Amino acid sequence: MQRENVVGRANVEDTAELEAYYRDLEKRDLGALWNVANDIEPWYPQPKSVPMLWKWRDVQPMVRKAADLVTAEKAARRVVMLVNPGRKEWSAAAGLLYTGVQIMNPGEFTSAHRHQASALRFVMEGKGAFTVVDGERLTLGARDFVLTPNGTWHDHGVEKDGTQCIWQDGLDIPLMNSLDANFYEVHPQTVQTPSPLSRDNWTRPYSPVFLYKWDSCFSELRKEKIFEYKNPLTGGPVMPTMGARLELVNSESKFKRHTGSVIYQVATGHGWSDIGGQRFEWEEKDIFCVPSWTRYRHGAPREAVLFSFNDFPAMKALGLFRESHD
Ligand code: GTQ
Repeated sequence: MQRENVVGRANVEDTAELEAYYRDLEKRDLGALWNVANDIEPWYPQPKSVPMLWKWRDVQPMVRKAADLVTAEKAARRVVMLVNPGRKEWSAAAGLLYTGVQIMNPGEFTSAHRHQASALRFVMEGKGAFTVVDGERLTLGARDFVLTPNGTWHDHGVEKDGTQCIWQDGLDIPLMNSLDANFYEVHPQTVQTPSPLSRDNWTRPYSPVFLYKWDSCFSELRKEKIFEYKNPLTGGPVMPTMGARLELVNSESKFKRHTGSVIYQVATGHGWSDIGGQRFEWEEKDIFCVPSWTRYRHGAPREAVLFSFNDFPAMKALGLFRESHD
């Protein structure tokens, strides 16, 4: 640990006597706080996650290969994860967020399950994809956004007369595991029997709308430059832990930073982001991340649309959200 010569910060020199004492502490599963204090109480967030850009041209062939190598049934979820080199042990793409790219062939389906982690999907390509969320069957097209909030039963598949479908999954798996609050259950039926879900007296803590079609979201986006996917009953985020939005980029934005991580997928166009002092050039279907408290801005020569999801609702619920434009 870095010693710091500042009032209120740990600044203890090692001596032979202290080193012997530290060994004695360790034998008893004890430790001296002043040896780690400056690390575990940093002046500002020190994310282990690093800024990352996963180019679609690199990811796509690996995803297609997964479809040749393993069946959707055996894999349970045939997904290529995007792994942040600093957060491997958590299977995180950044901070508390997981993301992966799932591929399904026509006629394939995955079995129904539910978990404590909340999930969202942004469809990348293909025709005939569907998902069943708490019995409700939803048909998915390119760039549609769909929720599977925590605790909802879900299974998905592609119609026999559809095409190979690919979508991005976003989940708060690392958050659930950080909190030691994760659960998983398999549905008694392999796939759910579709039946309409009642919206009367909706008291669940997430949006009653599960499917947000691209065309209507995109036309809203054109008016405002930012389109938040919202719970229409509250005007707040779609789920208690994760939010999502579309943003239109057609010039250089101002620098900002905030607590909480963001995972982006380029919905249309091309451009660049400066993240933590590194420049990343992105184009359609590329995926990139902004770790917590990392300064960033985006730019595009012509109109580009970025889809993103974040853990801001979790940060806000805990009173931990901060942002700065310096
Ligand atoms: O479809 O519920 O990419 O449980 C990872 C874990 C997707 C899912 C993932 C999951 C799912």
